[in-house]
Amino acid sequence: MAPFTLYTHAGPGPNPVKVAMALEHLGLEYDCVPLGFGEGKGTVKDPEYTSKVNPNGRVPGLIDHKNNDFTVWESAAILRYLAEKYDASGSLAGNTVEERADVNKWLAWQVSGLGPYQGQLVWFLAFHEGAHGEKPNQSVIARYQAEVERLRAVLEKHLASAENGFVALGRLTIADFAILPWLKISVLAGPALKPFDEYPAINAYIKKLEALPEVQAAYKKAVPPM
Ligand SMILES: N[C@@H](CCC(=O)N[C@@H](CS)C(=O)NCC(=O)O)C(=O)O
Repeated sequence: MAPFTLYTHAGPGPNPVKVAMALEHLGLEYDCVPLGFGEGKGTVKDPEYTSKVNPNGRVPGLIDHKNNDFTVWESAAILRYLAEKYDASGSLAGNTVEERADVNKWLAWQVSGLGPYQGQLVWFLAFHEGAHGEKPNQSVIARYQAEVERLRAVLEKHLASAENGFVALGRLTIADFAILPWLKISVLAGPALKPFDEYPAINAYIKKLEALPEVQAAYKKAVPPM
């Protein structure tokens, strides 16, 4: 058994792969356990999983077998845990209070902004009708669309002058690991969102991060091909 167990999504969910990137970057061995959505055995709502790993019934969840099976969930909390415990250089999460604040603000921007708004947009575009038997309200779609484009514009402006093209500290941090999967998975919104050609700095950012070996290894191991 590897020293870490990472609970991932059996589909393309963008949150578990963030953690896989950090584990790969830090050279930490891990086993992936893919869970389905919905309810029942082998899903994120399986009582086996919610009672032992994540009571919130979502992935990722992480067990650190090297630390008495310490368990942590919520991707941002897991990223911080791994960086604080296993990155002695402080490179991934920041070395000073100010550096950490800089990383954390972009981490929070992703988990509280880009992720939820884009996630809801895709839900209403692709899954609402199947679940409720009625077309989604267009004003709901318009609201989420506008908010995602607003957030992308904020990121574009920031990246256009960001040092070395990273979102914080002029170097690779856990904030980049959090943001990239949400940019990549936005293909699920199809033409409802602008193509990245219209956001040149974000486009360059995606390409730069996708070229990193830890990113490629994480996708290969933790995300089934779409
Ligand atoms: N804020 C959470 C979000 C976790 C989340 O929503 N994960 C998705 C997969 S990417 C999930 O488990 N969805 C299951 C469901 O909606 O039932 C995090 O960042 O870890």
